Amino acid sequence: MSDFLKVSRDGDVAIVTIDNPPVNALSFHVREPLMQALVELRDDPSVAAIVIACAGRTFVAGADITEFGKPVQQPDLRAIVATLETIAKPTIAAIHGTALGGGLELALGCHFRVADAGARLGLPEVKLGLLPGGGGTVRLPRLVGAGKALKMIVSGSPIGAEEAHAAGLVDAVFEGDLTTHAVNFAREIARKGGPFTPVRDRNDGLKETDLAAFDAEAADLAKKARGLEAPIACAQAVRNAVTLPFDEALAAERALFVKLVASDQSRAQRHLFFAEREAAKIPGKDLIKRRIARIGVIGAGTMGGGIAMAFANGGYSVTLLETSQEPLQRGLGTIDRNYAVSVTRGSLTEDAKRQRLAQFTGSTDYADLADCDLIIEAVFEDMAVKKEVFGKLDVVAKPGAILATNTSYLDINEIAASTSRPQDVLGLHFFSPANVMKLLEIVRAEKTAPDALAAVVDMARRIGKVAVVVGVCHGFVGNRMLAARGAESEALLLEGATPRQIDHAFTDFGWPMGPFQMGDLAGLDIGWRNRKARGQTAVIADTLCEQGRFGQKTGRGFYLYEAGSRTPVTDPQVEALIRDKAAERGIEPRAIGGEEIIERTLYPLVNEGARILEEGIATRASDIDVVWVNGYGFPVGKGGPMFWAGLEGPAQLIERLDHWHQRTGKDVFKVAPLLRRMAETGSWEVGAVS
Ligand code: T1G
Repeated sequence: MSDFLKVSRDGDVAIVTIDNPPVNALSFHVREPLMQALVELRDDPSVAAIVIACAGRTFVAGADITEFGKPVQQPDLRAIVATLETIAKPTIAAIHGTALGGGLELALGCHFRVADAGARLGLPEVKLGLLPGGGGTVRLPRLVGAGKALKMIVSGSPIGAEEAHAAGLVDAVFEGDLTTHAVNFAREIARKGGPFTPVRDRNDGLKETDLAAFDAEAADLAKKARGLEAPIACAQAVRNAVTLPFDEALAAERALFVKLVASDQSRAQRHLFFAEREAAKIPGKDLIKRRIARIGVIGAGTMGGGIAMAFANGGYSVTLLETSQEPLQRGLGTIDRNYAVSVTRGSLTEDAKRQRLAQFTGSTDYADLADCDLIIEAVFEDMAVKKEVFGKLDVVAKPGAILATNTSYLDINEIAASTSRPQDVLGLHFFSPANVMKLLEIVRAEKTAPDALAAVVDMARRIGKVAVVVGVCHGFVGNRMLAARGAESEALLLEGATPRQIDHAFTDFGWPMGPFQMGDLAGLDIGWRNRKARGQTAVIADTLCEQGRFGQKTGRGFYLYEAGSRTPVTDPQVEALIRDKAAERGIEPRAIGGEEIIERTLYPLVNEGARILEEGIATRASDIDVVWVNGYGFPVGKGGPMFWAGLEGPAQLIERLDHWHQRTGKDVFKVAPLLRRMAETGSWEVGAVS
C-alpha cells in the first residue's frame, strides 16, 4: 500500500484509487505502487476486473512536470501502460475532472474508459513544447481516427465527455457516483466475457485514413506553428500511427519525445507553465478575501465594454455606468453584437448569450453602484477626469468596496490619495480587447490593502485572466518595457531599415507580427496622443498621424490596407517620407540586418525588465515573462524576455548594449546593474545589486 494509492474491492472488481493531490500527477511515488498493484491484481484469480480511479477533484492530469529534466525513475508511464496491456481481464479507467496528457495515456492503456458527464479529456503536451510521450500519439488515433487525433494533439485542447463518447474515446458517460457506475460497468463487461482487445490492437480508427487529406491538414497546422517544433513532431507521430506498425510508431514517438523534452523551446514553455502559477502567489494569498459578487464598470466604451464582458463571462453581475443614455445604449449595443458574433461562430449558445446579457444592468446614476463590491473605471485617460470619478466613488461606494482604475499609465498613488480610502484603491490594467486578452496587470499602489489585492487576484482567475501583480511606475511593467522596445524604432527607420524589414525581423523571431503592423492594428493615434501628453515626438509616426494615417482603421498607416483587408501592403509614400525625413537630418541610409534590429529593440526590452526588477516594480523575472507572453505575444518557445536572456546569453546582451550605448549615448542601452549581475550569477534574483 501507499499514501498515494489504495486498492479496494467491490466483490470481484478491484478498484485502484490514485490519491496524489492536487491533480493526481503521475509522480514516481504514484507510478511505483501503481505498477505493483496492477501486477498483483493481474495475477489474482479472485479479481474479475480492474477499475482505475482517482480521489480528489480530477483524474490524472498528466505526468509530473516537475520531474522533467531529471533522471527518469522506473517504472515510467510507458512501462505501466505496457503492463496494463498484458492484463487479460477487463481494465476500466473511471474519469472525472480532467484526464490530460499522461492521465489520458494511462486511460488509453485500459480496455475501456468511462467518464463523468463533466469530465474533459485531452493531450495538452504540445503546450509544454512536447508531444504525448506515453503512447498517446499511437493509441488515440486507433480510437478516434487520425484526423481527430491530429487536431486534439496539435491543438492540445481537451474535449468534453459527450464528444469523447461520440468519437469512440470513451465507452460510457455517467452522472452521479462514477465509481459505482464504473464498478457496475466492469462487472457487466466481465460477465459477458472476453477476449478484451487492448487499444494497441484496435485498428478500426485507422482504416479509413485519407493520408492525403491528413497531410494537407498537417501542413496547414505546420504553417501556424511559427517556428515551434512540438506541433510538427506531434503531426509526424500521429502520421506514424497510420503508416508504421504499432511498436515502430511507439519507438518513433519516444525518439521525438526525448528530443523535445531536452529542447530550449520545451524548457521555455514548461517555465511559463509554472511562472503563470507563481505569479498568482502573492504575500497574504490566503488572507480572508473581500467577497466580490457585484461589479460596477464606469465607461461603456471599447475598454469599459470589454471589461464588463470579461466579468460577465466569469459569471459576475455587472452594473455598467455611463454619463448619459446615448453612450450607455451604444455600449450595451456593442456588447450585444459581440455576443451575437460568438453565437454565429458557435462559441456561444443563444441561451448563454441571453444569460450573459441578463447579468448587465445599465445606469447613468452613480448611486446605482452603491452595492458593488468592486468598481472599475475605464474613462478617458486623464488624471483630472479619473480624480473626478474617484471623488464620486468615494461618496457612493460602500465601505470595503474595491475601487479600481484601468489606467495604462497614470499614477495610481495620486489617484488613491485623492480619496479617503487609499487602502481600497488599486489598478486593474486590462489589455484590449479586454474580454479576449489573457493578461491582467494588477497594480498594487503604496496603500493598497493586502486583502483587497488577494481578492482581485482570486477574481482574476475566475474571469479566466492571467494575473500579474505589479508596482506603480509609468506604464507599470508591460507598457514601460514596450517603450524601451520601441525607443529605437524611429532611428532604425531613419537609418535605413524599412517598416517591413523591422516587422520581418520580429516575425522571424517568432512574434505574431512586428511593431509597425501592430501599431497599425491598435491605431497609431493612441501612441500619438500619449506622446503629445508627455511632450514627446516621433517624427515618422507623428507625421503619419498628422496626415490622418492612423492605421487599419483609416486604411493607411505604416502600410496600406485594401478595403476590408488586414493584410499590410508596403506604401511607397511612407518609404519616401522616411527617406525625406532622414535627408532633412543628414542621415545617410544604410542596410540594416535582422540581428541589429533585435539588438536595438529586444535587448533594451530585457534591460528595462532588469531595471523593473531592481526597482521592485515586478516581484519575479518570471512575472515579467508572464506579462510579455500573455499581453504582447512574446513567443512562448522563448519563454518570455527574461528567460530568453538566459538562452541568448547575458554576456552577449551586455556586449551589444554597451556597444550601442557607446555609439548612441542613449539611456535605453545603459546596462542595468542587475543584468551584469545576472551574467555573473545566472540568476535574476535581485539580492544586493551594487
Ligand atoms: N505536474 C505537476 N504539477 C502540476 C501538474 C502536472 N502535470 N498540473 C498541475 N500541477 C500543479 C500546478 O503547478 C499547481 O501547483 C497545482 O498543480 C494546481 O494546478 C508523458 C509528458 C489540471 C487543468 O499539461 O492544465 O503528461 O501552484 O493551478 O487551475 O505524455 O493544472 O498549487 O503549487 O493549474 O485547477 C500534461 C497541466 C503533462 C496538464 C488544473 N498535462 N495542468 O488546473 O489548477 S506532460 C498537463 C493543467 C505529460 C505525457 C506528458 C491544470 C489543470 P501550485 P492549477 P487548475
